[in-house]
Amino acid sequence: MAAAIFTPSSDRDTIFALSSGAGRAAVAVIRVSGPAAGQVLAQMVPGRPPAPRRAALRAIQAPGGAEPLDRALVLWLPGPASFTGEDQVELHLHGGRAVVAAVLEALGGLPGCRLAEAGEFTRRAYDAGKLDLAQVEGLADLINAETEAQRRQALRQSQGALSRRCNALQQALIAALARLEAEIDFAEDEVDVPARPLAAVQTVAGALRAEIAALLDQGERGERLRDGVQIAILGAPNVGKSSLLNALARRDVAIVSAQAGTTRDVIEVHLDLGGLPVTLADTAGLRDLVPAAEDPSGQAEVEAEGMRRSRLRAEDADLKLLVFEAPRWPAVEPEVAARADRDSLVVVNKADLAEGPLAALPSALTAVGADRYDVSALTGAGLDGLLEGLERAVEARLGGADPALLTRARHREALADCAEALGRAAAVDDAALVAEDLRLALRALGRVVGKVDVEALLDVVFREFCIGK
Ligand SMILES: Nc1nc2c(ncn2[C@@H]2O[C@H](COP(=O)(O)OP(=O)(O)OP(=O)(O)O)[C@@H](O)[C@H]2O)c(=O)[nH]1
Ligand SMILES: [Mg+2]
Repeated sequence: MAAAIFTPSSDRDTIFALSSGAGRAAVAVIRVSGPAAGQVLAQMVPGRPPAPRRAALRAIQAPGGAEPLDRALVLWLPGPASFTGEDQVELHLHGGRAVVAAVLEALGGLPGCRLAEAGEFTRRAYDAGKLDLAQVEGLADLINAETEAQRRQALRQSQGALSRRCNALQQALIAALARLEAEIDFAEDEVDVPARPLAAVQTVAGALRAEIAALLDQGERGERLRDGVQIAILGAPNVGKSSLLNALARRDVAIVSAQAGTTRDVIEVHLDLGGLPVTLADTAGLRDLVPAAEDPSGQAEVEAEGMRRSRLRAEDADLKLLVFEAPRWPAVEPEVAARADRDSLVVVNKADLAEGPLAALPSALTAVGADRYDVSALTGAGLDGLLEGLERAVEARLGGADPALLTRARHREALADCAEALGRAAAVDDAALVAEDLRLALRALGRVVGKVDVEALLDVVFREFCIGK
């Protein structure tokens, strides 16, 4: 992911970039967009130009070069019916590094052509009105999507699900505003209007507000699905937290040892739980420490810092796995028990060492919302059940029958502003004031799809892209 801040130098340059992944591959796609795209075709693809939007197999050569650089599929995509709205050329080359390097170098030598910056193709599509801001965000999410649920949400947004909803709300608001303004004009002309439409307009404002409130009720579900659900593994030292992380991730990520206080830093792994994205964090064990003064080695200080990080992580987590060990069960570390809440799952590890059935949940843990999972990170017993339980808990936090339309904090903020203005509009009894609030509501709505007040946002949004998109 490129992080360069995008500053358009000249919109009229013709830009080019490798749009497929870097490194050796079967096929590499180079895209060209801008007024000189036709020139690129004329100079680098000798022979009959391909028909628009039809793939043609052609030799590619450097301008004026005698030998071909490659033989490739060429697409000629004249604007405005292209992704960027400009004339575009796509070269589907053999994906060797030398081939790509030679073609990029040849392109860089053509007048008016330069390498694209991160997100610049999409920026041009946005400027040409091919996509609105919400769709651009959806596209960025689609490229970053790692799980099925993320892919579905991103595709929906890139295809305009949120935009359509906002546009419909906008149309309804504009109609209400037009009615009201007509009334204000009539009133000024002192024309007798029989049925004053203020009440009707306010009813509409109230209904739109309720519709937006329903959208806002989805909360941060959409954002969580983008970012992944954060799960923290918490417990006393040595109960097997790191072993559990490794077992759930099916990888040897964290160091495991019989020594208490092994893990100091927070260690994260990303998991795909049945299509749902999850970040699982292993943390330092929580316990009472020897005061630093009695520990000349300084180890206690390091461990104390590790514990501080564990506590922070516990506070930020959407879900917590509170891990205990069977040999000591039902004795629980008070510091761990203190973190038990409805977002916690109780895991009793080292079930392989249990002598007989385990006792019921101690009273210190009754606050937890879910069942207890008896597992052994060592033998793998009970892990499938734990994974299923986790998946259910994650689903409950992301799921819901209808997909979330709001996928970023900025969508929620703009809609909350809109709802607030509509609330005011429904409450006052003065046509001019109602009209002003409706205008503010429209403006807030426009921010979601990028019709108003978005200049400052654009750089942030387009920075999420890699070069070539
Ligand atoms: N018998 C048995 N031993 C286990 C199990 N899980 C972990 N252990 C052992 O318990 C010890 C501690 O394991 P860790 O995974 O390092 O424990 P931890 O909770 O991460 O410890 P700290 O990082 O020090 O807080 C190691 O010797 C593991 O091999 C288990 O399910 N059964
Ligand atoms: Mg550990």
